Amino acid sequence: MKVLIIGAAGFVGGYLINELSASGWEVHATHLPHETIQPECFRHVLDVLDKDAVKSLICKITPDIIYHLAAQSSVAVSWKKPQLTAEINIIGSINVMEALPDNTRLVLIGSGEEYGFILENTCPIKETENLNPANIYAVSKVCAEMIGKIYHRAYNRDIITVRAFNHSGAGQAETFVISDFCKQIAQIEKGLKTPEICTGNLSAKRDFTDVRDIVRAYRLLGEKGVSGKTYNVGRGKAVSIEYILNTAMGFSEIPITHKIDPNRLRASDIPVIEPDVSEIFSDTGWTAEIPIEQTISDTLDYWRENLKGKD
Ligand code: A2R
Repeated sequence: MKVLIIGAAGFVGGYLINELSASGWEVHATHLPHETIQPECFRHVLDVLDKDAVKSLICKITPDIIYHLAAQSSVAVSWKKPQLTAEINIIGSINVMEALPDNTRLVLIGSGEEYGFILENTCPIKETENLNPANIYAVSKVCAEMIGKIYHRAYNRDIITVRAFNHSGAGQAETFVISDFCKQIAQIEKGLKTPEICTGNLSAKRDFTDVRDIVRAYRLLGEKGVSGKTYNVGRGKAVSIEYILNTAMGFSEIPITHKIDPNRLRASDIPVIEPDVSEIFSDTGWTAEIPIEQTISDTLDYWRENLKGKD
């Protein structure tokens, strides 16, 4: 199996390269000129906004499967740079779909953010639930997904769309909650910070999955997913941010307290977000296996090893 991962220099890309290489696949991966890709693979420089370059790379490689990860993936940045977010996430995806050969499968990675404002009684959320996106990042992902459906229906393209819920692990940016807490604990253990973790809303419940499970789901969807379908990818069991905090603090080498930082509270926080994951299970047999406690412990170890003096 020959595979092309577009946008592989980010958090998920490295894990996906390792997962697919371990299955014996020939892995080609793209990055922007200023980025690097660590794991072993065939590397290519590509900006998804350069539609001619996208087409010529896909023609040259002729992959069996393309995973499209390239994105402006930050909700916060999407408020500040809406045009850029729409361009990369929508036009970039169209460039890939326009270049998609008849017999190549495209796995288009979207987000659980697409559901947006969710009533508690709609959890666990099924793929058929209405989308009510609440930010520009989410809208851009809904758009890309809907355009993917059109290329599937109108041009018979082999496209699978994914709504990935919160995923975490070693190497993730500290703008995500597990990485944020673990980095603060590592800083405290090293004496770089007072023994107090700053948090936002602790009662919100979110569905966390280890990134290694997520990329295994992507591999299985590439192999066994049904063309034209959309899949939720997540654990299917939300836990409170308070549980994440207490678990992380439990791994600390020294006693730590916590305080709510008003700057970390969000204007409108949805109380519970939890996906129904029966579709992916019935089509691929995938279910999350790595306990969240393991993810937290591994992320803390990552920060213990990777804190720079200036952090
Ligand atoms: O923004 P950068 O410099 O970190 O680069 C990101 C890259 N990227 C692009 N690649 C090609 N052409 C572009 N015009 C372009 N703009 C940005 O895509 C980054 O290296 C990669 C996306 O990786 P992350 O931001 O780390 O996202 P992550 O966590 O790997 O998520 C993968 C996918 C994304 O589509 C998310 O929206 C979705 O999973 O949840």
